[in-house]
Amino acid sequence: MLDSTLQATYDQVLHRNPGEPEFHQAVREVFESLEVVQSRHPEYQDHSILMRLCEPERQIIFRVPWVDDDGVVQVNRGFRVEYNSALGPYKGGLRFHPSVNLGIVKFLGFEQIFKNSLTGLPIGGGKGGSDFDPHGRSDGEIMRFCQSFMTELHRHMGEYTDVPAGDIGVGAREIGYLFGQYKRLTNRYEAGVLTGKGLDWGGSLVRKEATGYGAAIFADEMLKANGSSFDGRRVAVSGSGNVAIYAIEKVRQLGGIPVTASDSTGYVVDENGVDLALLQQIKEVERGRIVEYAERRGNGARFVANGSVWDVPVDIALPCATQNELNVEDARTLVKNGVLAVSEGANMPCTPEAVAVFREADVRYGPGKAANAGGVATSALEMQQNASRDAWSFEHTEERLTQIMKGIHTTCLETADEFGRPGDYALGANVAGFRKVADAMIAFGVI
Ligand code: NDP
Ligand code: 2IT
Repeated sequence: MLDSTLQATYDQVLHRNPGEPEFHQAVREVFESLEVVQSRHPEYQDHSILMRLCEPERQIIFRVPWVDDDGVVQVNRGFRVEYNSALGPYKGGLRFHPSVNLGIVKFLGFEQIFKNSLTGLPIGGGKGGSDFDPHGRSDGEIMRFCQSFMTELHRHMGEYTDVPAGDIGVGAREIGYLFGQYKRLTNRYEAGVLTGKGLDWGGSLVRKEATGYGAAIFADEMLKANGSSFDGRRVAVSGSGNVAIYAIEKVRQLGGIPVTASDSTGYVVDENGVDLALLQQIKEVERGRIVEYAERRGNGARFVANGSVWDVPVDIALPCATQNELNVEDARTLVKNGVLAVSEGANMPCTPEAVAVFREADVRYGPGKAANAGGVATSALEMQQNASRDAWSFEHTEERLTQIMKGIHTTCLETADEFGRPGDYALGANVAGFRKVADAMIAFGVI
């Protein structure tokens, strides 16, 4: 339930943005946390901060025509939602997946505002992408698509304006093609205009690992705050992409046993602990499917087609695939199996009903905007290195990432305490992320 002023604003959001359920879900989740803030800070209401915050500063939608390997002209739709620049240039990833539409990009951009605020670094919120499906496409097709996408997007970007990066379906290969086309069109070697770059051309060590590492570090902090640890604990990780792979690596380093990985076809269970080198070979090098992991691993690893990875009994869950991948049934199963903590590597992977189950059962729940902020935080560190024409060591960069994640964890807990909801990381993340953005918006006047 929302109070009447929040409900009125939410109704306006629904009215203005029909047919965008994921966006509505993301807005509602933040609004539910903000009730406590409204009563203490009437100035936010006086300045219509929430209504302004929900309305993106700019939304760009464009045609992306390209020629496939058979010579057929294909047409996709491109998006960039420049959501909020109160704290810095718009910053957030690009997602290439057939499910991408304006509502998905807006939900991701909205989340990004608060996430980026929580990092403590000077970055605003934005998100983009396309309904292009990279699965099964040749390198040449990926390159031509990226070049066409950038041919339009480049005029909206800039290291002081809007700095995209990767997300689902966009990794180092795509960032390379996008950066190459940006450089060609602008005749500028403007390294800080994109992050997630290759290490030889302006990328940062630890960026590739940062989101997954950060989600595991955040889980570790939640466990430690409750007198527990990863040591010897079974961990379920969903997904087998960039975030999942490096979450698995960090879980191992922290003493946990990652026993699962998945993709959109099903999941694997490996009771001996996931073999990281094999997973990387199949997913990062060969761009194969997760079933191949079970086929090649032997040793008791098994593939389960279609089922839910959350059926596997574990102590800790790290959803690292996509939105709404963990529903209320999954949450009940995890609770029944004694799960201690859930840390969201993906954006909004748990449905609101699932989150309610965790809350009810007193499971530590780290929301994505806090738990997966390590990726964008390290992107901001990449921007720092680009601005100073420097390159930091792995150790130094990882130490910065670790401190940022610990700082976000502390901020969430302290803010939750301040508002009388101890242990409520979601409330802490929403309120702490929101306050900085709201205060900056008030300082700037009505713009
Ligand atoms: P990748 O493209 O590297 O991997 C995505 C993984 O999730 C794949 O295993 C993919 O399987 C699976 N997946 C994607 N969509 C679906 C779906 N609809 N149903 C089932 N499985 C699906 O992406 P990332 O690892 O980069 O991103 C994963 C999540 O983390 C996303 O929610 C993203 O927004 C979030 N995130 C990413 C950050 C980053 O730095 N990359 C930073 C912060 C959050 P398949 O190949 O079969 O589609
Ligand atoms: O959701 C996210 O935070 C990302 N995909 C990373 C964004 C970035 O700019 O590094």
